[in-house]
Amino acid sequence: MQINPESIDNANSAYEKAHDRAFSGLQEQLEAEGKQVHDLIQKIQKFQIAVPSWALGAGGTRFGRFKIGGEPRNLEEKIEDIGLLRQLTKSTDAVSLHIPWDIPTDYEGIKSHAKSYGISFDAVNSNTFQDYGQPLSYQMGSISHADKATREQAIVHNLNVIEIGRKLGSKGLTIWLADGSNFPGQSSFRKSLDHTRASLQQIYAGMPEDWKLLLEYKPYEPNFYHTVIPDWGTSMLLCRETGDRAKVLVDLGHHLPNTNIEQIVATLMQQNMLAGFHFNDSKYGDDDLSTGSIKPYQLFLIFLELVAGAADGCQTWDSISWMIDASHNTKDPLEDLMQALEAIKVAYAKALMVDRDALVQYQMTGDVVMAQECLQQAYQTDVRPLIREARIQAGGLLNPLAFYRKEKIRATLIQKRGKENRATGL
Ligand code: PSV
Ligand code: MN
Repeated sequence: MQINPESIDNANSAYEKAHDRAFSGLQEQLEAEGKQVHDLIQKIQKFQIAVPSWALGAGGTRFGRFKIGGEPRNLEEKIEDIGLLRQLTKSTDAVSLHIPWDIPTDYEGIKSHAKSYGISFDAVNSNTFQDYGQPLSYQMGSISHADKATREQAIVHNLNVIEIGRKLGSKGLTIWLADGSNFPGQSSFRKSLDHTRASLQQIYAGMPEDWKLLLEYKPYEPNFYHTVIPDWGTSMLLCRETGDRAKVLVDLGHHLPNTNIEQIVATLMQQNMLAGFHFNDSKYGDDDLSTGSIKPYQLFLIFLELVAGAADGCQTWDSISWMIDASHNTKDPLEDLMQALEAIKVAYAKALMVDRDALVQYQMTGDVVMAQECLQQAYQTDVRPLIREARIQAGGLLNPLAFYRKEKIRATLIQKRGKENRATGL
């Protein structure tokens, strides 16, 4: 579904006066603080976040899923939905495929289809956490499995995923390993780690030289006693033993409650070991709630470490991959993704507001109160007019969500695709 640019202009003009007032007020304030508004707009426009191919269908939990209707029936329609998001928000330009949920059949066809929507192929994700008809089961693990033949099968799967990604122009392989154990004694900590290391080295050797390996960690679930890669330290250890282009992927939901994620991000950046992000939010565990819906201040602090780490030359901004990995649960997935993209950009823009020179001074002099004020000054700034301005200038909607509702886009998708279909994914 493509939106006519004229209707975008018309929708935007309805808000013109109110937006101009809000934006010029903010612009004046930022200029008085010595900030380059033009540069800020460019940074915000440039920042694009990939959408996974499994995020476009109805969400839910392992207890069930409620239909929303109009779900994409195939990969082409998933790409169309991301293309629509791109047109509305100007904040996403890539899709991340999960294999085998979304294996293309016609590579050239899908590439040109994606290109026509301005969408490219982000990192590809392997899946050894489910059985889908392969000869050996992953019930007791995959690349860490005690049985060599099962490990080999999982390695071959990853190599196949690399091949699929290579044909699409992807530049990375994301591995999330569900391997672990549910009960003490079920598996050997050391052996499963050793097997994982050896398997990762073989997978890495099969990657093209301009690719990176993004290695996720997760403390628990689906295994509840031990997970082979439970934390950033284990992931970094394995990456270091695998190769220079293997780096740690931070999924915000993959931490025990109250973990200081911003500190993890700072450390990984300092070590040039941060591969990228899976954005979501959580109240209790890996809840996969919409990014920014629960802990927006934490998201801001994470972005502050990213902005500062990049400015201090630890790691370049462009070397980091960005993706949403959430479950919209009972929401319309497209609406949820619009909210998430907005929340991510808000956190980023607020981090750009921080007077980092002043902050360094407060840290040097031990002025705790002013350090906190410095962060609050940025965090409390309403940056939304700046984000809207960036979006309008890029040809997007001032208010994408209002447009989506007013134009009854979900109803149109239901009409076109039907009520009953179910997109592939979890
Ligand atoms: C696992 O919890 C995870 O975060 C991995 O990235 C998966 O690939 C994704 O969720 C989708 O299930
Ligand atoms: Mn993830």
